[in-house]
Amino acid sequence: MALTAIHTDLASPKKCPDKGNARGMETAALLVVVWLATIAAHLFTAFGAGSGFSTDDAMRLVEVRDLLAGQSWFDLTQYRLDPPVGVVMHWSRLIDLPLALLIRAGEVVLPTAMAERVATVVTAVLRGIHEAISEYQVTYPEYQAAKAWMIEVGETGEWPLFLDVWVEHVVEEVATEHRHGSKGTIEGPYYVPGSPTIGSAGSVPMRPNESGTPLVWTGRVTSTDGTALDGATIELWHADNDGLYSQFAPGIPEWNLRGTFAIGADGRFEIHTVRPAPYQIPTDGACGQLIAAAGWHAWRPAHIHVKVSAPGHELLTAQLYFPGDEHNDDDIASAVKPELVLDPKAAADGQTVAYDFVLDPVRS
Ligand code: MBD
Ligand code: FE
Repeated sequence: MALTAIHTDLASPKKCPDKGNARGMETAALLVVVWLATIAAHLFTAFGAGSGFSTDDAMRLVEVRDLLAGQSWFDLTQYRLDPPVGVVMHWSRLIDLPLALLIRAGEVVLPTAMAERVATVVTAVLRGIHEAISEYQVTYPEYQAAKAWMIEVGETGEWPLFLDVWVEHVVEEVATEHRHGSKGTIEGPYYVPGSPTIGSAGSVPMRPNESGTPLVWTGRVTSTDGTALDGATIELWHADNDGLYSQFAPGIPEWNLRGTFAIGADGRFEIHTVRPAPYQIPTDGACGQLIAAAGWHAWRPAHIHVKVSAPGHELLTAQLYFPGDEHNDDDIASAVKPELVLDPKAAADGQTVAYDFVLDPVRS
């Protein structure tokens, strides 16, 4: 985007009325882009080769930030060292220049802090890949196979599946570390917003002959201080008794086993549905190839997805599991937590279960 911005700006008809001139400017822009890309490549190599972001790298960044904040090009004093006089650095300004330009170029689309964060995180991700390659002596055929596989993931639309199965659980862990209320877990790839609204008690949409054990789930939504959350909603979605999700498997009514429960002043809800079956992630695509090649299995334990929200509270995304499922301990998506396992009881027609949600107030 930054590159497009530079390009469009230099080549815009307003500034370059004749075509020959425009071509000259395009070449100039291209040269700048190539130059910056070369510097970036050198930086990645430098950062990747050693032990990552060193104290000298940090010092250099401080220097570049001061330069960008207006400190003179000729003033090599680092005022943050030994204040108030500072220490005169022996480092050349010439190294600061490309760094400063890169940061400024990034700012065309991103504020400084975000540009630095992108560079830092992407560098760490690449370092992880580089380290794995060195540690396990990854060969060219293996590299080419990995590349072909990633292209396949994209072409078959399996990035959401891949990321949600193998990456999302850590993002979720980091995002909810601070919470005191109910445990959550990953959302996965099959949530669809806007499911039909049901009151605080009722059945999710299902086929007249929907197979599976009927389940009646009662509970309450409260805040961490115990007060009932008037106006809370529970969006619920899950697979059917064959492990299939509506809108992702053919031949199932659009909103089958998907609904939004709207909760009143007492915070209580009563959800009627059927127990879902264990779920096997698609084995016929790129993710399936990976699973087969690695000798893993494709199973997730049976689960019910929910998103619980209430005014002034953090959204809780969770999944509820059933005791005794053989995949509770080896979920391919690493999303099971002991707090999320239900305790259903036998009833006249199917099962009943009690499970409450406690939401964290939004942090101020
Ligand atoms: C699912 O149903 C799911 O919940 C996750 C996380 C990944 C794949 C399929
Ligand atoms: Fe799921």
